[in-house]
Amino acid sequence: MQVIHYPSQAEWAALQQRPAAGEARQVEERVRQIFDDVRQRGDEALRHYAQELDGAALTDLRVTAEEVTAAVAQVPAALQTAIRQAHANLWKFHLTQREEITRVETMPGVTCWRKSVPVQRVGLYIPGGTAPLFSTLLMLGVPARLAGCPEIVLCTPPQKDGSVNPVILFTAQLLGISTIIKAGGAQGVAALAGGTGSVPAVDKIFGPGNRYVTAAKQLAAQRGVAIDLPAGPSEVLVIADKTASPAFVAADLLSQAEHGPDSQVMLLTDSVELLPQVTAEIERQLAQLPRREVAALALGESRAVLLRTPEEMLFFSNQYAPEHLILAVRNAEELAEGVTSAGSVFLGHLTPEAAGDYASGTNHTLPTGGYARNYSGVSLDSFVKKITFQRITAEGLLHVGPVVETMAEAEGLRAHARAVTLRLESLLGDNA
Ligand code: HSO
Ligand code: ZN
Repeated sequence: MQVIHYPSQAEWAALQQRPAAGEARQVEERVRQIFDDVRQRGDEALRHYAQELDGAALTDLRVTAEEVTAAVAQVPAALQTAIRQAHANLWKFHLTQREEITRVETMPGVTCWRKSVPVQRVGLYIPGGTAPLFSTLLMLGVPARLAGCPEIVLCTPPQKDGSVNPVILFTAQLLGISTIIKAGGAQGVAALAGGTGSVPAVDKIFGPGNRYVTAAKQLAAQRGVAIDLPAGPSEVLVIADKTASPAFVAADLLSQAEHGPDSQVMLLTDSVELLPQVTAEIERQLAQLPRREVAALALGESRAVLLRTPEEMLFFSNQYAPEHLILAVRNAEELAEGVTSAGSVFLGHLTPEAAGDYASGTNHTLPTGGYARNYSGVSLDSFVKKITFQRITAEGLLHVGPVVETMAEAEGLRAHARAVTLRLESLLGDNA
């Protein structure tokens, strides 16, 4: 971890740089080929990539009910209980995001309202790889169900033996998701975007993934399918004062560093004493981690910065716009008031980011790479469209009609004006 003492403001921009992404063009080119192939050959292409990229020989691309039942039996009872509890907490939190319909009379007889309608067909992409994130399936599945999306398609890569990770299948069953496709990477996203014999095409694609998956989602977006967020590597920024525990702070930083070599973790502190204690703790804890090689690579791109005041730390953090922000300070509530850019905020010494990653109730699908400046994380809103409605009575038209006529004439849009005028005339005619 790079340690910087009291940088001048001119140096901040360099310190706020994210790790550079590798050569994007080759990835895009490959993803384009995969899309074309999936469009032309459908399921056949998916089988081909499962063999080539996942080493799995598949006949059936869909997970069967028997496979789900067999998988569920393999999940230890304690893990099932934990996942059920996390599910309940997520459900409770996301339920509060439901919006009631409010009808408003803007003028007498002019009534407007807005209704949330579920996105009809959604695709959830859950990566396999070194850490199959069944927690992410919960994070996407809960709001999808709460929103009432009628068709939910889960896409996840097969393991070498052609099976799907049992915990992912258990979680899918808990969520009531039964359309499960064995397809990973860009080919999975391509199938969701365009549909194949086995894979229904969807309207919106959710979920994290590697560079290929991210590029595939971007290509899908260009072709008219919506996506959740521009995804990137995980990040956390910790603001810690002298009241913070070096061990807790180090553990929090490492918990994001272990996600991937391109993850970035940042420590901001105004305590000269705390800083070396945290870096020493990181070294100590790192040595004990099974994923220490991954975490060490991430730490190579990470920084610990000594600043002068809480205000300065907050200013730095808002500019960086971290995916996760931990406020390990005495007056966390007060400092939180000043947060303007962050995906999700964790207050106080006893609130690890890991709680939000798994089980407290908030969503862990969040904007990375500085997108927290202008994007929100996934929520119930991500799974609905908000459709507006209005109804105008005769009285209403008499009120709003002349306003519209005047404005339409001024914009030179005569047909707009006429759409009102004709109705007003018919009303006056009826009265005559
Ligand atoms: N921190 C990750 C989510 C995650 N953590 C899943 C553990 N499992 C991105 O927010
Ligand atoms: Zn995490």
